[in-house]
Amino acid sequence: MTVDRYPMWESLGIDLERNDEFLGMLGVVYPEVYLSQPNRPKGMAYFDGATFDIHGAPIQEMLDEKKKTDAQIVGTFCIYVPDEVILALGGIPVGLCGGSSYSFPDADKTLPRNICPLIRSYVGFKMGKLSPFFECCDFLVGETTCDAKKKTWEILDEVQPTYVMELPQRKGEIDRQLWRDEIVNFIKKTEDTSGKRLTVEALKEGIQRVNGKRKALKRLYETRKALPPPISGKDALLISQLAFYDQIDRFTEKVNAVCDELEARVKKGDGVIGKDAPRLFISGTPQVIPNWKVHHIVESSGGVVVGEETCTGIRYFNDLVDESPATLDGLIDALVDRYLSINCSCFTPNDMRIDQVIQWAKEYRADGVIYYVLQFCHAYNVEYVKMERALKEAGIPVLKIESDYGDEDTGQIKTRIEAFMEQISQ
Ligand code: BJ8
Repeated sequence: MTVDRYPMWESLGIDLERNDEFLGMLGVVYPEVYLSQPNRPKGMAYFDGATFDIHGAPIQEMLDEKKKTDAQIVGTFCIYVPDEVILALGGIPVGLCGGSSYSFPDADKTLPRNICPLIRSYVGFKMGKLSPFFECCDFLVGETTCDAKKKTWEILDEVQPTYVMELPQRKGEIDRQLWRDEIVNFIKKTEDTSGKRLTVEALKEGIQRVNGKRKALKRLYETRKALPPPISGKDALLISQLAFYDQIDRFTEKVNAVCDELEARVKKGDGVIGKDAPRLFISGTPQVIPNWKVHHIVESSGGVVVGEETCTGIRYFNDLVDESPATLDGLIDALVDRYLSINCSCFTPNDMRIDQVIQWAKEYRADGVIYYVLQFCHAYNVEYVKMERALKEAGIPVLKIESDYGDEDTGQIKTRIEAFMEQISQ
């Protein structure tokens, strides 16, 4: 597939030939995985376009905005980083996690190979000059979540300014105070780099815009609880993945437009698959674009994914920030509480996450849970011990899949998922 080059790629210093190659591969895989699905909602056309043009229009749009309003572009890697603050100070937050193995060789020149593929991928995109998203950022924001990420910020900081937020790993009063201080420090950092001062009105507006996006995603996921679901797991996942890249207000509008269509389908009982298809709920590590592996295997084997307890799923949008406080301090407290309610396995203990998975698996009427772990992610891997026990006690069948971004294990995973679906369908 030939790729029309954007002139800005050259000025951003992107490796043009490899960018062509990467986008060309995406242009081959995407129609196979996505466009071949039957009975897709019409509103998905927007998200198809956004994926095909992922290194193009969104970058141009951010650069135009920067030129017009002096907006700073801030790259993030974790859903604990409060986008509301960046938006309130006139900036643009953009997610930079990597979901493709294309950049592994570039990361391997610097990092050990046996680390989490999500990190290996984004480090490779940076080191190989393969991502215009990285190259248009004014600074990056890391966080002290897992060990591999923590140490990676030191390496990234050598090539691009990287600010690090210290995330506590427990949820007591001391930890809350630490996290509050970290959010206040992040506000100061963003104020200094933007040359603006945070106001109550601006922060409130930032909160409302992000809450609007969360509400739209909640609405989308609500429709997936229907029997049969009106949208495939792959399409819903794609929308969630694009939430990290697309212009926030347009994204919210487009998701709501798809939801209108999906709710009408639910009313008519119109689904993308038969009522008897095995319904699977995914729990675990994030699935960053273009990582559609498990969803594609499930849905090309006769099942359907009805929800994801991941950071590219429900964890991202489940809790809203309280918009009611009238003071800056009150709004900051609301941010602190909302972000600390996310249950990442970097926290200990993390039993709330287990309770949530059981509750959501039931709400989404799942026949079984696939516990998805990216290779070398110790936190999610070890947390499975308690998760498996709890799910079994709750009578919910579970299958653990540990994988990376390559295709080598696709056949074996397909066999295991098919056997699992057969077992839960009996
Ligand atoms: S809140 S899941 S986005 S840290 S998968 S890099 S934990 S070794 S991505 Fe994450 Fe924030 Fe948690 Fe979500 Fe490390 Fe594990 Fe890799 Fe991970």
